[in-house]
Amino acid sequence: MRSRTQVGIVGAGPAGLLLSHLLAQRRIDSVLVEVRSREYCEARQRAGVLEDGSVAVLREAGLADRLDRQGLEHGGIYLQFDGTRHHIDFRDLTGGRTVTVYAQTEVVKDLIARRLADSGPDAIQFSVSGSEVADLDTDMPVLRYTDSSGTRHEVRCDAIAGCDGFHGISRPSLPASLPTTWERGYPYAWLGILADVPPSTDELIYAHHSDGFALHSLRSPTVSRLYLQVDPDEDIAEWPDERIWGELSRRFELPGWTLQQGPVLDKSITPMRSFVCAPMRYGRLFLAGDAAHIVPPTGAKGLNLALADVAVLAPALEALLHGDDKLAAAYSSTCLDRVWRSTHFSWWMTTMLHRTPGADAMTTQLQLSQLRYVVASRAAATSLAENYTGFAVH
Ligand code: FAS
Ligand code: PHB
Repeated sequence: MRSRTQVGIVGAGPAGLLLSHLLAQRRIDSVLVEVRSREYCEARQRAGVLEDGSVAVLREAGLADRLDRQGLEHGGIYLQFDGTRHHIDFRDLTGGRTVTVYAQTEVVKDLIARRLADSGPDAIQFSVSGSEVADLDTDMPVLRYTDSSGTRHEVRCDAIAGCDGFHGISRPSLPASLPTTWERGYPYAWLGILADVPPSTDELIYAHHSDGFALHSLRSPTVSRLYLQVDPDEDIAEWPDERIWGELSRRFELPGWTLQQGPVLDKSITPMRSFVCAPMRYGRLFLAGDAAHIVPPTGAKGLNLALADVAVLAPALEALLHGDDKLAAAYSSTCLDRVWRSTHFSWWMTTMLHRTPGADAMTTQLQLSQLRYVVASRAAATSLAENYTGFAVH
């Protein structure tokens, strides 16, 4: 079946969903295809922290009603090491900036509900297969896919947005000689749990420990989200709830403080990598979000970068469709400034806080010295706070 749209979008994660909404607000038609089901996309446990800038983008787009009701504004985080816990006060250090704890699952639910309410059930093609993009170096690129009923579609577009994540088809569709990529793997992964238990802290705790890193985050006053560093090839079947809670309790141990435990609702292991692809545009194909870059989750940047990319892409596509290529030509460089700032910060937080398998005792002493400096120096703490709450590179 042949058809026509203005923008083809591959992937209904935060990037693709927000782009589809921002384009609709500009009266630009799009076809959004997603390989997974709606239920899968809405249940996929991922990020939890929104920068001020991301909250502003969602508010400006009229998407923040539930976020404003249920989001939890946090004015700082705790760094724990050497048996002590230190508060990093974002409001004091950045002149009032904060972050909001609101799960990516909720952002995705809000975006899907709004797209379907505004544009009907066909606004998002879930459970597609065989997505492919072609003719990218022409002004009529094509998006092909097979819908959930088995009908093959060929959609002629004015532009295509590759929002299909690290394992999608868009980045591989760039000419092999074009992209430069930078990649760094880490010799560890995160085991994450969602637990039906009130958080044992008011704000996130990032803990450096001789047995490995641990993070206490949260989702609501009754649901906690926690992570612990494990080996990259760890088998989740080797981690019954009791072992997870025991390990978390050890890594957060502090005199007079107890980690509340409860039923584990979801558990998964996430590998960690830093990855950047440049340019983020080829002809009429524009990459956004994880399709173009990946950061280790320690800096809470992945979701925020995805939203920031499409906040730049939407007006660029609007101008392009009206014959003005200036913003589209600058899309990649505009996004990559922020991407590299977030990539560095996520690497810095990750290497400062994680136990490096096989590292010598010197490495641990250097990490502890860095942590002591961050909590003792206003300048160093301000640098962390500026980056964590979202450093505006422009
Ligand atoms: P996404 O990966 O979210 O979305 C891409 C979409 O494209 C998916 O729905 C996928 O099904 C679809 N797709 C893929 N191939 C396709 C094809 N061929 N055709 C059609 N659709 C296709 N970030 C944080 O800030 N904090 C965290 O704690 C954190 N934890 C994470 C845990 C995991 C397991 C992963 C993978 C990532 C995590 N991230 C975290 C990063 C994550 O939040 C991403 O940055 C964010 O989802 C990026 O959004 P998108 O770019 O939209 O990509
Ligand atoms: C989360 O709540 O899922 C979360 C928070 C902060 C991070 C990573 C994940 O750095």
